[in-house]
Amino acid sequence: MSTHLNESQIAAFHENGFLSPIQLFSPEEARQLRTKLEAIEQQPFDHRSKSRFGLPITNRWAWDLVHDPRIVDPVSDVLGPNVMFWSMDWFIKEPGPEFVSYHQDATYWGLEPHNVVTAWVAISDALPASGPMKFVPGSHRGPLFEQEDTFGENNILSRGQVVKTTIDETSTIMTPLNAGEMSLHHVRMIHGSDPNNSSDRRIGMVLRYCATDVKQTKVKGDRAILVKGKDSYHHFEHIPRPNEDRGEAELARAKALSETRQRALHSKDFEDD
Ligand SMILES: O=C(O)CCC(=O)C(=O)O
Repeated sequence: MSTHLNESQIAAFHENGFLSPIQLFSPEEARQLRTKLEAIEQQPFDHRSKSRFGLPITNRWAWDLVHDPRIVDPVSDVLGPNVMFWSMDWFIKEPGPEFVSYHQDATYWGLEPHNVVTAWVAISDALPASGPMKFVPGSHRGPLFEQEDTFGENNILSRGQVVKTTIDETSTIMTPLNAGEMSLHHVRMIHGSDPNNSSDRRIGMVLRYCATDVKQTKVKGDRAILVKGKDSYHHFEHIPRPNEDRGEAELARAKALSETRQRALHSKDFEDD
């Protein structure tokens, strides 16, 4: 079975800035991923938060996962033939009031040009009651808005960032996903999500990919993994496949990258040069 998008799906992505749903994992595969994640969550907080984000650098199964053609082929259908994996985030909303304010990722990641796409993979059901993603269709073709850091209570974004514009709720599209499905969205897309009013956790495994012409403009030393095609730009240092799971070199690499990313994401101004 082809793992590629068809022409109308590709056209819809470029028109709307997102595409959803895309069938990815079987329910059993999604359940196994959830088991892996929840085993990591049993570890002490410091260790857990560090390990979750660096998994593709430290664990072979996660390295292989971010190369899975079922994810990478649709991503390359919208980004082009040469694709880098840039980061893995987890957006986990426990039942309760946590939400994600409307924001645009392109404003603060430092990645340019904006040939960057997120694959948001549902590891548990993200149905209307659990606060799935909401998009403002076509907003990737509009301006990049300034964002206010609200540090709002229950906002799970690190700074509670909110776009400084009025969002007409009636124009937004909610994209519910069953466990094992994914959506794609453009880095300029205005998006957010409501609280989780279901009785289960809403677990999003969030994989960010970019074309090889993309550059980190905020800090030096950013790294990424070439997952498809070839890289003739060399804007990122390439991260190799782990030789062993959670080996010393692998953990050191993940720590160094985490420090670089903290500097990039939390600085508003360009730090280097
Ligand atoms: O999971 C959510 O509700 C928000 C995710 C998000 O902001 C993102 O993937 O960039």
